[in-house]
Amino acid sequence: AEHDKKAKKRKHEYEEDEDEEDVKHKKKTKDKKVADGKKAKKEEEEKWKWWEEERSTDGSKWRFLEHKGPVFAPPYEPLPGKVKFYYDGKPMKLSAPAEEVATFFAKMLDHEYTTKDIFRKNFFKDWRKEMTSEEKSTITDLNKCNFSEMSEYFKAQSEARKQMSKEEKQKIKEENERLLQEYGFCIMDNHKERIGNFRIEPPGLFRGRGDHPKMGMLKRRIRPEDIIINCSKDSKHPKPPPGTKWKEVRHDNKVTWLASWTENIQGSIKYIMLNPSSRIKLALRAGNEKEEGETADTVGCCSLRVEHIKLYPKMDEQEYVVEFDFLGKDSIRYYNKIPVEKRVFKNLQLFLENKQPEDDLFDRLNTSILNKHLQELMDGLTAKVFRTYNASITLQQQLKELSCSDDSVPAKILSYNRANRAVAILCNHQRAPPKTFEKSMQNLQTKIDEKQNQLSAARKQLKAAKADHKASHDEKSKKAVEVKRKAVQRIEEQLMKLQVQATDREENKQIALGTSKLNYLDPRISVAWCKKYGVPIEKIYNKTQREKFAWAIDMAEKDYEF
Ligand SMILES: *[C@@H]1O[C@H](CO)[C@@H](O)[C@H](O)[C@H]1NC(C)=O
Ligand SMILES: *[C@@H]1O[C@H](CO)[C@@H](O)[C@H](O)[C@H]1NC(C)=O
Ligand SMILES: *[C@@H]1O[C@H](CO)[C@@H](O)[C@H](O)[C@H]1NC(C)=O
Ligand SMILES: *[C@@H]1O[C@H](CO)[C@@H](O)[C@H](O)[C@H]1NC(C)=O
Ligand SMILES: CC(=O)N[C@H]1CO[C@H](CO)[C@@H](O)[C@@H]1O
Repeated sequence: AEHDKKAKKRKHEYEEDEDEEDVKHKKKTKDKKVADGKKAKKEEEEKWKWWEEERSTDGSKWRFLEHKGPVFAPPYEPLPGKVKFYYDGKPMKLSAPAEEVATFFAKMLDHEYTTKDIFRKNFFKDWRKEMTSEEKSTITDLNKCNFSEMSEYFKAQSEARKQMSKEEKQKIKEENERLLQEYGFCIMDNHKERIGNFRIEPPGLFRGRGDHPKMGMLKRRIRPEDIIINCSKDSKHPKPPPGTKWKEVRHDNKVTWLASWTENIQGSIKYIMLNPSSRIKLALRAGNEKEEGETADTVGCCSLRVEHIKLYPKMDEQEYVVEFDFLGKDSIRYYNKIPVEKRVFKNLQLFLENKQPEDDLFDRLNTSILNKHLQELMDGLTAKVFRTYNASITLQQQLKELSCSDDSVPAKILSYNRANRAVAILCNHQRAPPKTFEKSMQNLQTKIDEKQNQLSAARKQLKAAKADHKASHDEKSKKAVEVKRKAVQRIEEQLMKLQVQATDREENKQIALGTSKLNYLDPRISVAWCKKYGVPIEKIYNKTQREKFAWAIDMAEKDYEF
């Protein structure tokens, strides 16, 4: 009750705030900051329930934003003199920039990547750019480079890290905690908010998925001069590290980024943003059709080309059918044959006329036009909402069909995951079976076998105890039977749990559940299901997901209907 009262009081404050001058707002924020030290702990327990507040209508995402900027990767530490690089059999001292890039390669030496031609070619080209002219004229052939001492050195270091004493580990933990406290939070309007990724990735060699043509290229070190800062004018602007400058400082409250830079491999823009649990990430859910940095030849419904569909005219009793075959998001192939109405079929025929395979199928359509049209049909409707709707309604239906309140919790979870899989299949969220799949299935099977042996042993013991009790008929032997019976029961439950887990894992082999769970399914459906069937929410959502969906966990009742 105390908590509720406070929440109400806070809510009341914000409503007042809406109508007030910036000046007062600023003062409040300042006061708030002074009190922050003391209140930080409390603040965490008492999370801001932003979903209980009104949203601004002018498109602005915040009124006040203050943060400390990103944490940069630590500077390069040159190798100790005893660790040598050899060229053509002779030791050679490299300049610091060339040595740093060489260490990236050395660290990956045991990896298959470094044997691949594209990787080696890209690496060597970029490495040479970091060399002095003298180094460049000497080092002309990657095959003559010997990185093995460097590689051994890094292996020894990583071994040493594993052997660290408790005190040393504690020290590192404390330093990380200090960085988190200093850089990991920003102040947005009146709230202290967690920042998602405030550390900038260290430089290294690019790998990419699959046989990426850019693998092996040097992912450059990001410097303050690369960073654009976004914060409010009236905030304490983040300070760049001594002796450096930011690229730019902007004040734009129509965007939610705190900082951004352009990475050199794909030329994509990287952002520092808030943690998924914060209000902004959620408010932005719908709409963005193009994924940042996606350069592969993938298409969506508006960018389908003539070559991506085939039409099968109606024959006899059959229906009109359209065959789709294209690469969708994340380069996942979408292949499906879908029966359509005559009118749709005839229109598609018209759209195909006089076109080349590489021409746009819907040449007069783009996502903005489509979404504009959808919005005329229903406020807030976009293509993504469509997908979300279809995914969510499917989950709800499947859960209704599959769940049974008499099931054990593991069996209920299996049903949940099956419902989730039905959605993932609908959304075409496939994956290659994980590399570790067979191994982990084997391990699980070993556990199951062991459990089964345990169970037969326990059953034998129970039988013996029963015989003993039959003979002696005393209290002691009766108790022994009870104990053995309980043991059998416990082992049976454990065995069942393992078997369910194995089924679940097998069925999930080629399906990725995360994407739909995180992006397409209304979390209230899952929360309501957990409440209705008495399944702890932790079994469905991990910590990150629970933070992101805190609003739903708080709001959805067990009889919630999507
Ligand atoms: C690389 O150098 C190490 C000594 O640091 C040596 O043992 C090894 O044989 C060399 N490898 C090649 C391929 O020359
Ligand atoms: C979509 O098409 C309309 C009209 O042709 C055009 O004004 C708009 O800029 C286009 N939008 C995009 C994102 O290409
Ligand atoms: C969701 O999409 C599938 C396949 O496109 C379709 O068969 C199904 O009817 C849709 N469900 C709803 C409720 O819209
Ligand atoms: C939770 O699951 C997501 C995938 O949806 C994963 O990326 C994340 O690392 C997980 N978080 C934790 C704390 O396990
Ligand atoms: C700099 C940054 O991270 N974010 C944004 C700040 O505002 C501009 C618009 O003026 C955006 O383009 C940036 O992405």
